[in-house]
Amino acid sequence: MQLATPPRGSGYWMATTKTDPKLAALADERKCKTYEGLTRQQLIEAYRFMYSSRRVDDREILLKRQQKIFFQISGAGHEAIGVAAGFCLKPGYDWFYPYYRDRALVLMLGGTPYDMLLQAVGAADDPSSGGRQMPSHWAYPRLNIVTQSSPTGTQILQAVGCAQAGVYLRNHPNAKQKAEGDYRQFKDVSWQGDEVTYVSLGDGTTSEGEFWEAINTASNRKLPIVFVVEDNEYAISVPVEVQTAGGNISRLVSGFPNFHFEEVDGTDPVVSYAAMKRAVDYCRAGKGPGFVHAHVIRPYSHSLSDDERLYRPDVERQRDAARDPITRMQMFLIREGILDEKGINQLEKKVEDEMQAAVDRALEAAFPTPDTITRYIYSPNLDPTSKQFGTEPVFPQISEAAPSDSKKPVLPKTMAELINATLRDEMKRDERIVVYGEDVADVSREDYLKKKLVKGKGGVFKLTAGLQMAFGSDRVFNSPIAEAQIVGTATGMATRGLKPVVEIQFFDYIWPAMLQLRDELPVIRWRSNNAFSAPLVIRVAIGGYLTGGALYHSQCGESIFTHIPGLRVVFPSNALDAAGLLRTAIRCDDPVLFLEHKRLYRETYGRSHYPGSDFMVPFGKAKIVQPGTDLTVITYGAVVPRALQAAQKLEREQGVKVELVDLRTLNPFDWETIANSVAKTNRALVAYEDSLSWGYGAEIAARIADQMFGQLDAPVRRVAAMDSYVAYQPVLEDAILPQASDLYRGMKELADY
Ligand SMILES: Cc1ncc(C[n+]2csc(CCOP(=O)(O)OP(=O)(O)O)c2C)c(N)n1
Ligand SMILES: [Mg+2]
Repeated sequence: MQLATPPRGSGYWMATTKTDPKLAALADERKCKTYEGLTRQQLIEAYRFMYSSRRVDDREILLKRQQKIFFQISGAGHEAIGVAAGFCLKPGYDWFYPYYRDRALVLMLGGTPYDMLLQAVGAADDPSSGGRQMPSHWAYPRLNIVTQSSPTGTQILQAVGCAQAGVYLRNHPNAKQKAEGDYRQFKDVSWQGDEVTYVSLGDGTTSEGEFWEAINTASNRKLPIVFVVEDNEYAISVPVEVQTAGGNISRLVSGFPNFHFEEVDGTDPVVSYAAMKRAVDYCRAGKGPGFVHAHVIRPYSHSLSDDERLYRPDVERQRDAARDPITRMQMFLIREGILDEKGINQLEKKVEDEMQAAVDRALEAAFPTPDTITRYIYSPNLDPTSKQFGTEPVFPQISEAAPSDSKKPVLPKTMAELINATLRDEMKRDERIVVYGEDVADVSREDYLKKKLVKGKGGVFKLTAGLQMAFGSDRVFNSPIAEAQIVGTATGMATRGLKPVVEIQFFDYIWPAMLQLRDELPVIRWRSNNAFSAPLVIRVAIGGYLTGGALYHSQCGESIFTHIPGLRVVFPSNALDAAGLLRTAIRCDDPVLFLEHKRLYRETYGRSHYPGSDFMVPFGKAKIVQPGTDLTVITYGAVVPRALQAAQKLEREQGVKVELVDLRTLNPFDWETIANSVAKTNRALVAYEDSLSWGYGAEIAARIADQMFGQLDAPVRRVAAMDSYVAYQPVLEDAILPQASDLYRGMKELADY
């Protein structure tokens, strides 16, 4: 802070300005003086929010010690940069992804100490999560503060997606349109032409790969997003020079193009405001992203579970204390004659009284009741298992499908063709849909397309071929090879109301996105108590039987995702189901993992004519591929045609009639159809392509054993892959994956039992 040195002390200043005309003139002049544009009144406000923030921390610490709350993490030392940001940004207009130390910012945007204390006690009325999240995990839809989580850095890619959505909506105002009966009925979109997205993080969090993915995309796309790195020099006990090469993040990011960079003393609200303002103005003007590196302090330990004296000596902590933004701000207000000590005391007393009232009320607040636990894991508005998602196919008349002068027979289409056609129709119907992933565009260098120099690619399996040409490069585009980027940005976009239908090129490469897929996307609705949601579709090419796919192009692993509450998992076995299920996935109000078996993309089995632009298959409804009376086989995906082949052989050779159940969706799954079938046949075999142990079939087998024990004439059996990886050499691949012959053997043994 650039401080003048006026007379100190309340009495002196107030008394002399009344009697000395020179001092009175000076006082008048001072009253009009601004500080980097902040008025004296604004500085008083700033102090009020800073002080409130610190006091909430202190009260929470006390409450934790009294065991009235269960966790505490403070915003202490970060208050000045918080209020500086608050002056530059507009709640309910700009968008916010503030991390846990942004208490002062959240207060300034419109959160209250009472709200914060409600979260600390875990109250039902906690507006951010209804008692589901730890304190300081902010969420306020009316303020555009998007639900925050605990993993360090997952918010950053989502914020990038949020900024990207704002730009998209500006260019596609018709995307606002609502539609009865699909997710849009329950999802408003709004945008401002010059909105800015704010995202903050700690210095340690810049070590996360997702941070770099986010910076890369923001830079490349010149997005209106401001990154605020609050550098308190520690990540729990790990100092900044261990996290960051050279110890200074500003130096490392300085090469990214299109950015406006600031490095500032984040304990000083005035210089922080000036830096934030320059960065935000730059973003608002559409010039690109901003990066503000704010040097702050952490006067308390990392959280109440940490004791920093174990790794920070007194001398270092005292050095920090000398920069404490609260005491510095008090001194500044006094020195500048903005408030005298009495004024400060009055302000603090008022904050204290309000705080006490807030604490008293929060401690009386009702807790959430256990009957509400599963509320909002999925959309309460739109049930994808309901009848409205079960529509009849409308196949084209032969005359429509084939021009009259054509002699060619009209052939049914492959799964790949029907997925492509469904995407096309849905994109036509709904301008909120954007399609992206690795290689999904026809040609990124549009010029080549315009000049007709090339034909275009449209996906390594060509599932998205022609979509960019039909709908434009801002609706269908290539992403960097960064799976977390794909899922993280899509989550941010979906939160804003867009419907990303993104692609993960191979299931084997989904893992960089796992944190987003496990801790973010499916959790957003539940953790925010339905304040936010992110319905979107992730299409993933999965599976083996490829002869040569080997372990990095052939794996399954669906049970890892069916184990995630909040995520719908779909796995079609034929072209018609793929079309109907994809449409349901796109129109529904939940996040969907749509698993497409590569081997089935162009298989002769299960081809179909296009079932029309409204054909949908509801989730959770299995299909009886073949009725039977002797044995139930429950399966899905590429095992369906193999099981059918085995069942037909068994009937031909042994007269055993197998009832073959294709689950179609794995979460939810159709227990009713399974139970009815097993009640009839009294024998059950669960077959799946993934390795046997801990696979998806284990859950189905356990349920049958548990709930139908009395109706079984034989143990529940499983046929699946070996507990191995899929090998390159086809002899090995054949032995590893379940073949029709394995299924035949399994069925026969069970029928003979
Ligand atoms: C992905 C992930 N890894 C580890 C943690 C545990 N953790 C919580 S906060 C933290 C340190 C963060 O440090 P920094 O980014 O500097 O923020 P600060 O707390 O210092 O403000 C760690 C390791 C986590 N929450 N998420
Ligand atoms: Mg830190």
